[in-house]
Amino acid sequence: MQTNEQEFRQAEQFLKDHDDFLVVSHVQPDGDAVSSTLVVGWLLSCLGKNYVMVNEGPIPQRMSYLLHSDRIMDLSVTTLDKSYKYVISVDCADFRRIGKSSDYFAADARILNIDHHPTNDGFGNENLIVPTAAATVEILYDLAKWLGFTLSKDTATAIYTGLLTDTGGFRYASTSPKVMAVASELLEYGVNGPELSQLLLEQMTLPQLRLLTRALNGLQMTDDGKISWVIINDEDMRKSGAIHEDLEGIVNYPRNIQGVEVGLLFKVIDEETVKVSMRSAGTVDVAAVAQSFGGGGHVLAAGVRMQGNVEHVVVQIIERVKSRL
Ligand SMILES: [Mn+2]
Repeated sequence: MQTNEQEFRQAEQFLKDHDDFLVVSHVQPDGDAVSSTLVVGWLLSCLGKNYVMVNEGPIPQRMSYLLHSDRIMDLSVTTLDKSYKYVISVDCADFRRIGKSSDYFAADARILNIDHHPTNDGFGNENLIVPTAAATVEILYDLAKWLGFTLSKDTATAIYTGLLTDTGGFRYASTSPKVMAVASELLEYGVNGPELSQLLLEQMTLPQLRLLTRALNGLQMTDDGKISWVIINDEDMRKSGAIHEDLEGIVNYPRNIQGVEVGLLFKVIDEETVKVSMRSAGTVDVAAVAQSFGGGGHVLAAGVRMQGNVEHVVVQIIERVKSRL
């Protein structure tokens, strides 16, 4: 079944040998992060284990249909009353991505790191890392099978959600024959594919559309037309009434312009911090670019948090991307 049987066996042992787990994913969780958290919760329930699910950042509103998504605690607005010895991290390429949730790891915490990012640095005590997986939920699907569990419809919906969002609607190169086979099986469980596509990929809120309009009005390009970018600052967010999750997908617009090799989104967090999202049309490995600044991701989709004002950050990133064209 898997070439990495050893890692699956160790993950199984980790889940079975311990109890009272903290399940964490990355800051500002996306569809795969939220779904993976819930699937791990479901696996632990099947094993009769106790656990708490946390995150730094809210669950995207459009994902509130996911069963028990309301049980994932947002540690940017709430706190836990104790630390946890056994931690399961999902969809985090490195320890920093865990954010505030790591404040609740015991000093002698043991971490099971489950992820699909090729840049994952293996920060766990146990690591179940499958870079060929399209989403972390794909690994968790395999883990559920490995453990011999039959999926519930709600768990199938969560796995489908992670696959759908991380493959951009089954379009990215990561959409392997296996992904389609898994998706096909999930539909057999009664997952409503078209409804999820509509909700997660097509539907926009009015603030989201306003934000996109503002971003595209300021679209810029290098003279050779190979790099294109947009900048979003606080004023853009405020005037459009947008929230963080409304940023999702905007970076694809500059990347989708014919002839553009790399599309960038610069989100000003504060005077000193800029979050950079990168998308490649294929030639440039943006994970390597992000990694060279301390970030990470996938070959065609990556990101990094940078220190400095936005003008400075834009110059730095563009220079680095140019050197790889
Ligand atoms: Mn993912």
